[in-house]
Amino acid sequence: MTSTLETQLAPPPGAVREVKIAIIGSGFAGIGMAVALRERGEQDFVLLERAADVGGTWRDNTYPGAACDVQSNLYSFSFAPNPEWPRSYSGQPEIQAYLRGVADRFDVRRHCVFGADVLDARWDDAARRWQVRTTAGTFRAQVLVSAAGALADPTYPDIPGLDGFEGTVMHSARWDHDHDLTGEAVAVIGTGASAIQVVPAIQPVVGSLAVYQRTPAWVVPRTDRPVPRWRQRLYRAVPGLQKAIRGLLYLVREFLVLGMAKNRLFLRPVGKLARAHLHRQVRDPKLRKGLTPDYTIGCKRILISNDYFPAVAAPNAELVTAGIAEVRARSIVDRDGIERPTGTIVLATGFHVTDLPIAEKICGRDGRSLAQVWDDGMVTNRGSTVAGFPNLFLLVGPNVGVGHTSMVYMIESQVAYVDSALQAMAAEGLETLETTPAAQQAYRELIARKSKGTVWLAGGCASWYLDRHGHNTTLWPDFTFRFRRLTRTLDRENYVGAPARTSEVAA
Ligand code: N01
Repeated sequence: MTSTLETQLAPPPGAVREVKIAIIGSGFAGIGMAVALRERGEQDFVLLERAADVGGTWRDNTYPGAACDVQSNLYSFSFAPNPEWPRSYSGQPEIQAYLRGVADRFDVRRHCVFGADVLDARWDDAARRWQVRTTAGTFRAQVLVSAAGALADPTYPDIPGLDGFEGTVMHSARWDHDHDLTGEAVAVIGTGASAIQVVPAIQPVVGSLAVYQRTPAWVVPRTDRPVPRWRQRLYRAVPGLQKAIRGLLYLVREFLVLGMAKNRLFLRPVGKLARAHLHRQVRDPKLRKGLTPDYTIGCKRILISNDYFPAVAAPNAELVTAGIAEVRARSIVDRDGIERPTGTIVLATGFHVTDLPIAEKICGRDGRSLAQVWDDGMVTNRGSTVAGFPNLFLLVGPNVGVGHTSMVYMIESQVAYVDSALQAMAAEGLETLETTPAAQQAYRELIARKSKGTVWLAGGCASWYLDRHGHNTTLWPDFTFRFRRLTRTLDRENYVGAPARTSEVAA
C-alpha cells in the first residue's frame, strides 16, 4: 500500500526527481543506512523499494518454518535492541515485524518509494549524477547506495521438463500461501538452509514427501527456547544485560572463524557434534549414509536443526540421492529410473549470489555494467566501492557475507564506512568520490591471501561462496571485528574526489 507521502516521493510521469542520495532496497541494509542518515540530520534521500513493504529477504521468505539461524539478540541492530524477542532464534514473522518497527521508530518510511523496481542506474559523468530509472519514475541522485542484498533473486534450476510440469511449482522465497499442501505428493529440491526449515514444517501435513538432495549438509543441534516473560522484563529493565549476552554470543560465534579460516583442527569438535547429532536422530544406516557429507564441515554453511533429520526419516518421507533425470507432467524421474508421482515441487534452490542481477543494471563512467566489469571476478575496495563507479556504494557487496555469525554486524560496519565517506565528501566540498584501481587490486590480493587455505576453498565442496573461477567472492575470510576495523572510517588515501562545481555537495 502506498501512502500519500510515499506517492509524493515518486516523480510525476515523465519528470525526473532530484535527490541527494538514492538507496536501492529496504531490507536490513537499506533501513540501517537510512537510520544512520536520519540520525545525523540528512533528509534528502529516498529508498527505492520494488515491493510494497520494507523487510527485504525477511519480507519475501515466508515459507513454512522460515526462521533465523542466528540468535535474535545478535541478529538485530545494535542501536535497536528488542527485549521482546519471543524465542532465542526468532521466526520470519517476528523478524519482519522487528524491521517494520525499526522503520517506523526511525521514521524511515517517509523516505520509501514502494513499487520502485530499478530498471537501470547510469552514471552521467557530465552532470556528475546517477540517473536511476525505476518502475515508479526516474531519479537523479548524487550518490547511489545499493542495498539490494545477495539473497534477493531466487535461482530456478535448469532441470529437463520442469517447464512442462502440470502441478504447482514454487520457490521457497516465493511461497504460495493459497496453495494447500495437505495430503499432496510434494517434492522438495535442495537441502540448504531454506530446505531444512521447509521440510519439517510441511512433512506432518503432506501425503508424501520426496527430498531431492544433491549434496548433504552438516547439521548441528538448534538450541532454541522460548524467552520467558521474566527475562523480557529483565532485558527491558537492564538493557546492559541484553547487550552483554549479545557480546557473548558474538564472541562464541567468532570462535568458528578459527576453524574455518585459520586452522581446520578447530573444526573437529564441531564435526563430531554434527556426526553425533546425525547418529542420534537417524537410526537407519542407509539413510544415515545418504545424509552424511563427504566434505569438511564449514565448507558449506553449517545448518542448525532438531527436526530436519526426524522429518526426513518419517514414514511418509523419502530422501532421494540419485539426482533428477527429468520432470514429467505429473511426476519426477530420478537417475535410477524411479518415477515418483508429484503434485507440488518446492524449489529450495537458493539465490543469485555470485551473479547478482543488480550488477547488470548499474553502469559506470564508461557505460559498462558492474556485471561486465566483474566478468573475471567481483572486485571492490572493502566490499563497498568500485573503480569507475563514482559515488556508488555497495552494502552487502562482494566478500562481505558471513556464514557463521550475524550479517547485521557486517551491515552496520559497512553503513559506518559509507557514512564516513559521505561526511568526508561534505567536509572537503567534494562532488564525487571514487576508489582507485590500485586500492581495489590491493583489496583483491588481501581477500585472496586471507581466503587461501580456508575451509571454503580447501574443504572439498562446491558452494555458492565461490564464483565460476573458483574464487571466494562472497565471504569475508577473517574475524568480523577485523572487517569492522577496516571499515571504521574512510581510507581517504584510496580515493580520488572532484570538488563541487556548485554548492550542492553531500552533507
Ligand atoms: O539456498 P542454498 P538456501 N538440482 O543455495 C540445491 C540464507 N538463509 O535458500 O548443495 C538439485 O544454500 C543445492 O545443492 P548443492 C543463508 O545465507 C538463511 O537454502 O549445490 N539441487 C542446495 O542444497 C543461506 O546460506 C537463513 O549441491 C539443487 C540447495 O539447492 C542462503 O540463505 C535461513 C539444484 C540450495 O541451497 C541460501 O539458502 C534460510 C539443482 N539444479 C536461508 N540447484 C537463516 O536462518 C541447487 N540445488 C538466517
